Amino acid sequence: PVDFNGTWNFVRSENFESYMLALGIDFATRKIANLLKPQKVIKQEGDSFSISTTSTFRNYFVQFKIGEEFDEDNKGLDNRKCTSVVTWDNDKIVCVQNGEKRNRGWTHWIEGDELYLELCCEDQISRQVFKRG
Ligand code: RET
Repeated sequence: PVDFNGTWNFVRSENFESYMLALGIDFATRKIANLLKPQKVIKQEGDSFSISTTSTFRNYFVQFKIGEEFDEDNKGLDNRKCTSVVTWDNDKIVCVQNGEKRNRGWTHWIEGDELYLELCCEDQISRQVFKRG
């Protein structure tokens, strides 16, 4: 079974600007966010997860249990409320964020000592890679 537990440090991202544009994030925030190297701390106990994304500018925290719908506020991101649910797809965790934005969600998986994150909104996909700290 996969174990997401750990501290994960930013390595690189692709297309994050376009993802943020699709979310309607303002110019100034995008310019700052593009320069960040966020860190993720993931705590997993079976199917219960908490994921904190921290940076020098802003932080985001989310917790969920696989298969259980939860209300997500996206505070500090685009602040749009979503009804979200995360499920397993083999060794990946896949989140569907239902709300105003079409095709919104993300997928996390691990390859070796790297954590991959794909963020989707409308027709944009951003990929981020983190390395185990
Ligand atoms: C930052 C800085 C402020 C602007 C934006 C950010 C984006 C954060 C994202 C976090 C995704 C977290 C996920 C957690 C999963 O469990 C870095 C806070 C837009 C996209 C997918």
